[in-house]
Amino acid sequence: MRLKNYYEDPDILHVGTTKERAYYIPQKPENLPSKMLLNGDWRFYYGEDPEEIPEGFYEKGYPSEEWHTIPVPGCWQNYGYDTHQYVCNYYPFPYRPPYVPKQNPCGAYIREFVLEASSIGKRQYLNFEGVDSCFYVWVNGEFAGYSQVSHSTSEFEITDLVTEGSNTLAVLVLKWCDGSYLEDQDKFRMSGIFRDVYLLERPQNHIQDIFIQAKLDDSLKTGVLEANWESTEGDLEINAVLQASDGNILAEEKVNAGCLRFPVDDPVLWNAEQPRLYTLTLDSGEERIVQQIGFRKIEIIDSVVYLNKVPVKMRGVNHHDSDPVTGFVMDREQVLKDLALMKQHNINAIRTSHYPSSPWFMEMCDQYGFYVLDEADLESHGAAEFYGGSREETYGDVIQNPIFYQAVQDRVRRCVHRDKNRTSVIIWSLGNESGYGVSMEDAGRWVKEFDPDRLLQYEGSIWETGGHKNDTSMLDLYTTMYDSTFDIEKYLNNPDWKKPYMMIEYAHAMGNGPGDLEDYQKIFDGNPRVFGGFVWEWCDHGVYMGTADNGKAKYYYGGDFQEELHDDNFCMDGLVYPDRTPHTGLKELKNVLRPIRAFLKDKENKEVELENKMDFTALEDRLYIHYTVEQDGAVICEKDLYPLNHPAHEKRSYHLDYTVPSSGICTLTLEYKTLKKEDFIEKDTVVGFDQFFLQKGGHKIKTTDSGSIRTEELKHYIYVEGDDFTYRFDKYAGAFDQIICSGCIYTTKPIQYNVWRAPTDNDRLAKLEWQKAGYDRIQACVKETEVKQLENAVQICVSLELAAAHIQPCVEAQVQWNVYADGTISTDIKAERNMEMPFLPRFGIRMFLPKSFSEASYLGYGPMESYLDKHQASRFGRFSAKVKDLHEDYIKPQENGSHYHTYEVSLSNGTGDQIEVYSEDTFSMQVLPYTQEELSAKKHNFELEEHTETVLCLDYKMSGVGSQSCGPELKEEYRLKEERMNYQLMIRFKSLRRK
Ligand code: IPT
Repeated sequence: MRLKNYYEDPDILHVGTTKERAYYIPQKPENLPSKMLLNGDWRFYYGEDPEEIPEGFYEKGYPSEEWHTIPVPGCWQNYGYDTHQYVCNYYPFPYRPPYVPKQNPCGAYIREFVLEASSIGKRQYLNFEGVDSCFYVWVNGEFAGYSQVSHSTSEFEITDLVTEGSNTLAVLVLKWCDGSYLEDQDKFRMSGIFRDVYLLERPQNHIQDIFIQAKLDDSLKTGVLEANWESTEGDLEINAVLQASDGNILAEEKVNAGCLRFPVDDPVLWNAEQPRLYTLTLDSGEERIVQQIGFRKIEIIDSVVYLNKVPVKMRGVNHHDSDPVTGFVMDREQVLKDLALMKQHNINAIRTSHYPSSPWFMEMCDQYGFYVLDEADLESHGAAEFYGGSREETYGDVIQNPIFYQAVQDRVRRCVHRDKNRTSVIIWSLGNESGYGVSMEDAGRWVKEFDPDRLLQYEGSIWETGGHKNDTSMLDLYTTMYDSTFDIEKYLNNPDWKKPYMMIEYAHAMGNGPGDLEDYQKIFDGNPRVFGGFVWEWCDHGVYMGTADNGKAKYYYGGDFQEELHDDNFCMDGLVYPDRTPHTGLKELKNVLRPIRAFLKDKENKEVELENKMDFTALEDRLYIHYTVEQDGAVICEKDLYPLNHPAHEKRSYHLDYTVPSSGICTLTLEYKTLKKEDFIEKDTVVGFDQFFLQKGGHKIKTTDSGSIRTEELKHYIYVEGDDFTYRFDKYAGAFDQIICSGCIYTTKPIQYNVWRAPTDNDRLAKLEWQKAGYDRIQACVKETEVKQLENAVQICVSLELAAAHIQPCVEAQVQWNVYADGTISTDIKAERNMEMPFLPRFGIRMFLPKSFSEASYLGYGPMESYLDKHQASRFGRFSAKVKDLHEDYIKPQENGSHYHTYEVSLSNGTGDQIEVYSEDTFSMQVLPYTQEELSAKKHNFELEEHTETVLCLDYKMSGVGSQSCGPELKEEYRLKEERMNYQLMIRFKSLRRK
C-alpha cells in the first residue's frame, strides 16, 4: 500500500494524538469501567515492506477473514514473522539518518470493537501504551493518526470516527522509522504492538492532564498536596477528597479552578522501605480519577542525596522489559514476579533502562516501595560505531543533528509527563548513551524547570564531541558506568567535583560474576557523596526455543538466528536467567545488600556490633538474629537475639552467649530473619547473614604407619603396592595414573597439573593472553623422577615444568608424592610461576573418577559456587550435594561451581567407596560432571554433554571472576599471580567393605 511517509520525516512525530498527559485510568461513577481493553487476538498480515500490505486493508469490511491472527500485545518475531536480531550498540541498518531501509518489515493489524448506544455522545480515546517502532491508525476506514516513540503512550481521540455497534480498528506498524535512530538500545530488536491497547470513554468535559505534587516543608512536619489540572472544555467542578492509607478522609473540597492545595499535618512519609501512600480522588460527577501519592522530599545537601532528610543510597538494578517467550511484553504478573524477586534480594531501586517501563510499572513501584530512575526512550549509541566513529569523535552525531532536535524534546517530555505523578520516580534520566549537545541540554533545562523537586541525570553528558562545549549545570548527579573503585575514588578526591556520584551501571552481571559487588558496596557505603548504583542488569535476554532432548530449555541469543550483525551472548548479562531463576550473582548481591552488617568487636567477650543498614526501619520492627556456632561444620550451639531500640543507620553492640570448643575450625554465623510476613517475604526468612571465624586451624591427618609397601620402577611407570592397594605412577605425566584401592578403581587416567579454566564471560580479554601463553593446552614436562623409601611411606619426587607446544614454561614445580601403608597419598606441590607470563586462571591438579562417584561432601564455602572475589552469598560450612547439582548452568557454559576456602572434600559412589581429600590449609575445589574443555567448547547449556567420568579439581587457588565482560580489569588481589605457590593435599581412600 502507499503511505504518507511520516516514518522518515523527523518533523512529524505524531499526527492526531492528544497532548501528552499524566497516566491515569479514569473511572465512571458506581465504579463502572471507562476502559475497554482491546488486547487479544487481532487479525494480522505481515509484509516485508509497506508495499506488500494490501491497499485499503483498513477499510471497514475489508475481507481479512483469511488473515492469521496474532496476540496483542505481542512482538511479531515471536510468532514466526520476520527474524530475531540481537545487537548491542550497532545500528542494525545502514546509517543514513533519517532514512531507514526500503525493506521495512511491517504488520497490518485489524480488530473490531462494539460500542453500545450509551457510548455515543461520550468522548472516545484510543490508547496505545507501546508500539515498536511507529504506527498508523484508522478507525472505520478513516485515518485517525500516526505516532512513534516505542515506549510512550500514544492517545488518539476517535470520538468522531466511531459509531454505535461494530467499529473497525486497523493499525499498520513499521519496524523502522526515523525514531529508530533514537532507539538504539542494547536489546533484541522486536516489533509490534507490545503493550496494552484500550479505549477510554469519557464525558465531554473532563480532566485532561494533571500534575500532583506532595510537598513537604523543611521540618517534614507540614505537607501540602497540590494538584493542577487542565480540563478539555474549561470550567469543571471537581469534588476532591484526600484519604490517608487507612481510608480516613483528611480533606474534601469542591473546586472549579483546576488546582487545589490540601495541607496535611504531620504526614506519614513515603520511602522504599515503608511505601505509605495517600489517595486523592477527583470526581466530576461523571468521572472519577483516583491517584495514590506519597509524601517524600528528595534533596541534595553538601553533595549528599537525602530522602526525607535521611542520606539514602540506590541499591539498584537496571531493568529491561524482557521475557524469553513474550519478548518486550510484560504483564502485571510478570512485573510482580520481578519486583518480588528484587525485594527478596534487598534491592531498593530500579533504573528503567533505557526507556520508561509500562505506566503501571511505576504505580507498582509506588505501592511496593522502589526508588525509580525513569529514563526517556532515547539512545543513539550507534553514532559511535559507524566508519570513523568513536565516542570521542562522533558520539553526538545523531543527538546534535538538528533534524532530531524536536524528537529529543518529545521523548524526554513524554517520559516526564506520563510519570510525573509517581512518587517512586525520584530521578529522571534524559536517556542512555547518546552523546550530548544542545538538544539534550534544552531537554534537561525543561525537566528541571518543570519538575524541580526531582533529580536529573544523564551519563552521556561526560562526552564532548562535535566541537560542542557541554553545559551540565542542570544535571544534579555525576553519573558513570563501569568505573573501577579506583576511578570512583579519583572522583571523590577531586575538590572541584561537587555533585553526588552515582553509577547508573556497574558490576556487569554476565555469566559467572559479578565478582566485585562487595568492593563496590564498601566504597558506596564508605562515602556519603556516593548515591549508590544500579547493577547491569536484571535479566538474561534470551528467546525461548522449546526444550532440548535432554529436557533443558533452549534459550537463543545473538547469532543463533543467523543474524549477520549481532553481539553474541552480550545479552546474557543478567542477575536472573531468562526464566527468572536467580544466578549466584543475585544471591551474592542479596547478601552484599544485607540490612544488617555485623562486626565481631570482641571475640573474647563475645561482643558483636550490629549496624542497621536500613534507612528508615528500626531493627526491632523487622528483624531478629539467629546465631549459630559450628565446629568443623557441625552446629554446636544456636540461639536467637532480638535487638531492641535499634534505629536505622545506628551501630549498637550486643553480647552473645556461646562457648568455643578447644579444637576444630569454629565459626559464628548471624542470620537476619524477618519477624513478620512482608509483601513478598515470609516470616522467619533469612534476608542476609554475617559469619566470623572464631577459631581457625586445619586438619591434622593421621595415617597408619604399619604395613608393607612394595615398589617397582620401570621405564615408564612406578608401581606402588600395599596390602589393599595397587597404584601406578606415570613418569611421563609426573603423577599417578592408576589408583585401585580395596578393589575399587578410583582412576585410570593420569592426575593432571592444571592451569586452565573454561573462560568466563568476564575472562573475555584475559583469555586472549592466556591462550597466547598456551594455558589452555598445557603439558607436564617431567625433568626428573626419584623414588625414595621413607620410614613409613614411599616417596616419589618429581620435578617438572608446565608448558604448551612451542611456548616457554609458565610454571616450574617440585612435587612430592607420598604413599603410606594404608593407601593414603599425600602430595606437596611447590611451584614457581614464570613472572613474564600472564596471571593464571588457576593452579592445581585434576582427577578423573568413575562416574559412580556422584555424591559429594565438603567443608568449605558453599552451598553456592564461591571465588576469591565472589563469596558473600556462600558461607563456610559442611555441605553435601550430588555432583550434577554442583554445576551452575550458565546459558553460555563457562567456569562454574568452584568452592573457595575448602579444607575437605569427599566423593562416594553409593556402594561404599569413598575418596577423601584434606588439607591443613585451604584450597579451591571443584567437582563437576563436565570437563573444562567441554564447558569451553559449547555455546549453549543445552548442548553440554556430561563427561564419562566425574571431574575433580583440587586447586591451590582459582583466580577471581570480576566483571570485565564490560567492567574494569580483575583487581590485582584477585589474580593468581604470585611467584611461589605451595600447597599440600592428603588423599585417602575408604571402603566400607574394608575392615
Ligand atoms: C552499556 C549500556 O548502557 C547498556 O545498555 C549495555 O549495553 C551495557 O553497557 C553492556 O551490557 S554500553 C557499554 C558497551 C559501554
